[in-house]
Amino acid sequence: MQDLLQKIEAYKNEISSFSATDDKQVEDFRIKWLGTKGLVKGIMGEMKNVPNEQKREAGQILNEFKQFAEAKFDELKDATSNTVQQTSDIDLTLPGDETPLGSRHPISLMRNQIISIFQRLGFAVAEGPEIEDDWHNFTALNMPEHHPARDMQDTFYVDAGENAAVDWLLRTHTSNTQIREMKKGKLPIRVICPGRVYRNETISARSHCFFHQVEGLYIDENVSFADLKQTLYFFVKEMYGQDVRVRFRPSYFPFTEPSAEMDVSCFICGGKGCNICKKTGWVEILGCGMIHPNVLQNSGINPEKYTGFAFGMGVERPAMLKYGINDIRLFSENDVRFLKQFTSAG
Ligand code: 2NL
Repeated sequence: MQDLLQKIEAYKNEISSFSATDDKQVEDFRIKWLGTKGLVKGIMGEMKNVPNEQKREAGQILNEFKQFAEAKFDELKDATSNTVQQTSDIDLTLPGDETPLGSRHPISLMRNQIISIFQRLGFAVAEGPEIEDDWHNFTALNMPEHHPARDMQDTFYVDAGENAAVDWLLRTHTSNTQIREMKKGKLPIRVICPGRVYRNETISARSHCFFHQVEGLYIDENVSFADLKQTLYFFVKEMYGQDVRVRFRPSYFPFTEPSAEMDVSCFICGGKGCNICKKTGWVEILGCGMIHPNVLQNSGINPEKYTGFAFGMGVERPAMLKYGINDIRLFSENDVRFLKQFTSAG
């Protein structure tokens, strides 16, 4: 019994003088004293050596000791959880730093909106090279060697050296990507091709030497002009509202026959006549047509079996109308005061 009391006294001294600065030390304390193989359990086991007449007294002393160790453990726990806040430089009560969020470019917003409408109709998205050979940009599209659009004045040619086997250029439309899709030979094809294109034009508030297009292509057996019209009706109603009116005007493109241009009733004045629609009540938004049989043939598709429609639209002009931008050069100057105004999902 005397031994036991001495041991407890020594243990109490050890416990009293113990201090901890972190959670790990507190946990070590718990394991050493209060764990299943800890010293408190161990000393409890010595009860069996105490003579019967002293068991009651010893039991009380041991219980007290156990409570003493437990109280110390609680105290250590509280102390270390406080020290985290007291000794750290971090004030956890302060609000966090704002995460700077960029904004989407207005051209991207417009392009994504166009893409997502056609995706809902089952069109896939394809992208292709901006530096292209003249076959994919012109010849395949039924624009033979002396076609006026091939003129140096309209097209940027790339100097690929005197030994270059073909002429290289900056694509003048995204049709090159559609030709590449057609040549893959997997039919039917339903694809839209967004991207940047280049024309050799003087830069002004209204035109630039590079801009963006979205072209679309649908090829299968029995595709008709009625399919073209319904697809584009759906598109403009999603894009400009269910009340918008549409008209087709006959037109000419070398790569489609027949060809048309599509106007929508002016979404600024509703058709009454304003500066945007030049008092006509109509705004031209895209060109389209049935793919010329020569174009199908050139890309390895049998025009006797397959027909298709195609369309193309610019991205800059609708974006300028939608966001009230009066100078096309703003799109490529990357002035943050301009860019940060476009905060929107998409
Ligand atoms: C416009 C008119 C158009 C096409 C683009 C096309 C592509 C292939 C075959 C046939 Cl591979 N056509 N594209 C057709 C008609 C019009 O664009 O005003 N774009 C801004």
